[in-house]
Amino acid sequence: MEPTAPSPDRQSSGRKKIILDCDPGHDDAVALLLAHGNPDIDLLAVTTVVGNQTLEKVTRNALAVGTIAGITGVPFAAGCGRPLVRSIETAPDIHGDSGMDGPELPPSDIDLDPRHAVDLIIDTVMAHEPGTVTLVPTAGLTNIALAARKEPRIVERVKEVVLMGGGYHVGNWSAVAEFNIIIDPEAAHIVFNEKWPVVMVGLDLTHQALATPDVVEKIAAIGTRPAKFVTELMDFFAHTYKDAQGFDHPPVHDPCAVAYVIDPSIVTTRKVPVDIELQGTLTLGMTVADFRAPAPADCHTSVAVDLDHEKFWNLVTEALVTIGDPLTGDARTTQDTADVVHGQSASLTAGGVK
Ligand SMILES: [Ca+2]
Repeated sequence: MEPTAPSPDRQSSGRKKIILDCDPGHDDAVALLLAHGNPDIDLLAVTTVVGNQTLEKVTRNALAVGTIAGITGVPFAAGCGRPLVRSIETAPDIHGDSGMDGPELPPSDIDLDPRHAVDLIIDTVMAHEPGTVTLVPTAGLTNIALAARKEPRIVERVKEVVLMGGGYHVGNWSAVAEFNIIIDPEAAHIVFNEKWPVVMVGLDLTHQALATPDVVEKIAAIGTRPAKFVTELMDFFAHTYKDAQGFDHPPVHDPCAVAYVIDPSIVTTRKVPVDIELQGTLTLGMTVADFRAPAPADCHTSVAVDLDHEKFWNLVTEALVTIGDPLTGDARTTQDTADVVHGQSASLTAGGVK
């Protein structure tokens, strides 16, 4: 694509290196925009996996988001097209037939990396210093589980796995299981039982990340194409979440995991053993968290508990302002970011944003 807009600074040191493994997906799209637009994140790779829709559809969607966001120099790779054991289960009731219904998607001229996502994940982790790369899965865990099996050395090398999935009170695909876990529970079992640090950003947390009208208004006021794209995503998401699950405002799950990586103070966590139910007839895919006693010293799993709603949405808004309008070469300044975040978007409009 034409690199017409300056990307967020990718040179500064100390930024948090992440691989985003996703299935866009309305909330995956917001997660990708947040990762790209936040100056503290070094987005090393974007990988896709079957989930909200087929692999072909979610990969197309990821590339479209990459184009809208003006992402260049970041490899995108497609991964597993079905779960390890189970049949494919998608979520058209929530995400539509395309997996990202609502906005019109532009054709993308980002070339897919020729590697399988599992190999891109392994190559990327092994190419960086141990303890520096965070995996951020926001989909079923098929790719991550296979990467751990194919190259077990990544388990010690990865800094942590910060995943959107599961929950310790409620499910959304069954009474007790969340979609990303139940679509490939065997993969989840692998990921939760490897001894890398796992932070489960589950429904208990993400149901606090509601796209309320004031949030959507603030994003709309940015006035850029990526911001309009997000408001169109949220509009569709609001209707399906109302119809399918009775929510007044849609929970925007996936960027919560990215936000935790950016600023852990936005998401409080609690260390607790978590395992995946693989046998239950009613509880398949449940993320069973054992709160009975203080976590043992070797506990490597924690669960997200409380979200700072305002700080979270400010991060998303700031990222969108930073991204600007890549397809028209427009970019915002730090002052613009401050104006939008603090509700003075009129000055931004006056500054000539279309
Ligand atoms: Ca997702």
